[in-house]
Amino acid sequence: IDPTLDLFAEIERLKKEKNAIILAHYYQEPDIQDIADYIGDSLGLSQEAAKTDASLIVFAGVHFMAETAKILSPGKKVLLPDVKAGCSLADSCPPHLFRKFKEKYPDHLVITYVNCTAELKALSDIVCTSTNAVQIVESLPADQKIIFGPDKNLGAYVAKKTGRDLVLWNGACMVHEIFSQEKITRLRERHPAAKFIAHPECEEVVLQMADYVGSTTGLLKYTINSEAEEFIVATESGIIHQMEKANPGKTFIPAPPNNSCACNDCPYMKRNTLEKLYLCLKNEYPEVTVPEHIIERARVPIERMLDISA
Ligand code: CIZ
Ligand code: SF4
Repeated sequence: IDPTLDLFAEIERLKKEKNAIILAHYYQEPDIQDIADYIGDSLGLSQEAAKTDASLIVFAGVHFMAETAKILSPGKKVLLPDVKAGCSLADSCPPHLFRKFKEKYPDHLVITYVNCTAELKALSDIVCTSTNAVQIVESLPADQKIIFGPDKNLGAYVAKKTGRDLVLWNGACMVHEIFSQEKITRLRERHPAAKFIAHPECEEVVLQMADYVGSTTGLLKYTINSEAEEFIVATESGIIHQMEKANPGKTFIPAPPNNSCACNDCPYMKRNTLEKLYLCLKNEYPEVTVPEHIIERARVPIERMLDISA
């Protein structure tokens, strides 16, 4: 790419020319969030993808999210700036192993967190997000046996909140498991007025300390509605860009990881760059596709979720 090229202007031009829309997840780098037509969490982004009139969707997020957009809008072309933008949580649940796991519990209903592959969704009865997981479990009869996957931390949190006994798949997100309980405790001693807020993909010991636990959208809303001036944030640090934009004057401190080499950035989310986004829009590549038979089966549990949470 010509280094003098104004990427922002070029992306705007191509977007109009191609009738394209840019959807960006809260964990994307600030430049990408600033050029996006819509910024949100994985559920909000898919809903936006389903209702847009655009014929081309550039999904600035990770692979499973682009797949969900494709499942909900199979007629649209869905692009992902970096095809290697995967997800450690989705990778922690290979569909062939999950299928075997499921066979051990034939009378159980399968609820899967949206952070999983399209193939896994096709093996599920209901999909959920961190916003509606509790509501979805509560919508089922009290004696309904349930498998919950792939995130064991979200699963344990939902089990605790609902008082239900869930069979959990042993998966986790690498970003949300790095937070140090001890370092957070020390940080809070230095910032006694700060609210500590956490995403339910964090470990239970971290969630127990939190003033508020919620999805990315929930955390953002909490910072807007709270009287507090300072927040310690235990989730991917990209969300802090929107927190700062929505709350001028308030301070946001990323929760400390357990070792100094670690950081709160998701290496998959951060594979996308403004430059790759430009190239992907220009070349209409890489494209994310999902086999027809998977689309048909994966649509059902996603639509069930949308019905329950509507
Ligand atoms: O960890 C993630 O990737 C999250 C929280 C995604 C989302 O938007 O639910
Ligand atoms: Fe996956 Fe975790 Fe990255 Fe989200 S933050 S995309 S769950 S690895």
